[in-house]
Amino acid sequence: MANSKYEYVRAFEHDDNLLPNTWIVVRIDGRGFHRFSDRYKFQKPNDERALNLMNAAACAVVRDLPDLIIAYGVSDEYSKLVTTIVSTFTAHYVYLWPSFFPTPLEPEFLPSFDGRAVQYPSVRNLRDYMSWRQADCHINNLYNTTFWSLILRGGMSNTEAENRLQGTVSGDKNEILFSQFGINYNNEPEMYKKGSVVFRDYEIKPQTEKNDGGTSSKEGDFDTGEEGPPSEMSKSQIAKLRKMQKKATVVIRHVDIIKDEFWEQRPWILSNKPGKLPAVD
Ligand code: DGT
Ligand code: MG
Ligand code: MG
Repeated sequence: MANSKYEYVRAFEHDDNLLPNTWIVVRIDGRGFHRFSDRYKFQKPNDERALNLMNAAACAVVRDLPDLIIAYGVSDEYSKLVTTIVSTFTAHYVYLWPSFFPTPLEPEFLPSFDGRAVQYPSVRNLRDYMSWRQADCHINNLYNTTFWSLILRGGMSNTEAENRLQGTVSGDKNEILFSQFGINYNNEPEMYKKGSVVFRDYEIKPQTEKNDGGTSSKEGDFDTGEEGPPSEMSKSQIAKLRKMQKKATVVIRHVDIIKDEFWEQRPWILSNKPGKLPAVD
């Protein structure tokens, strides 16, 4: 094929390769969701429908892209490991919108998301990243719950509520919620307090000294090294893995991902060695 005079623009294309053997986190965040959430009258500070819609879109993306291992969401953002296609998320978000909201989307106010990739070389870094997002979720939710209680139930203006909360620590906010509004923060919905984590579920095996991390099921022979993300596997191992991943159910949980327990109970998340599929009931 003859080169056209325009062909030179190809030289501007760069491969933006990601480093091998790292955990790739793609953080998706709604663009201008402050305005978007006002437009569609999201309830403040947490709109259950909006958060469930984000979760449903995240589940659909994890199902669509078998390389994705885990996703964590809070507010209008979702963090995913390994390549994530922001457009897949947006497509599902738009497609699923009518299942969650009665008003149709308007062409002038369509949702869109940005995505950025960050690479973490160790499991520690990765877990610290996830912990950082969940700690942020807790801090923001406690603040927002108190802020909106002062406004919606305490009759304060935004500025008054802001001033009231200036310099308060979490104990003070808990106290305001409890003494002024009878709200025990501990009883707030887990989804609001902890965010949402989406992953493929396999059978949870109790941890024993012999069985610490990884599973030894015959289906799951994917030894990819001690730590770190999946690396070299044979073609047949990859095919096996894909089959398991396709069969596994993608679940949403609102649990602590800062403590070790979550990761210890689900060794396949960090080892990429799927455990047994849960027995069908
Ligand atoms: P950006 O990300 O720079 O394009 O700007 P925004 O406006 O998306 O800001 P961001 O991502 O920092 O904050 C998320 C916004 O989304 C924040 O204004 C609150 C809103 N939002 C997220 N989830 C909910 C919800 O469940 N209910 C309500 N009312 N608002 C929500
Ligand atoms: Mg945003
Ligand atoms: Mg955000």
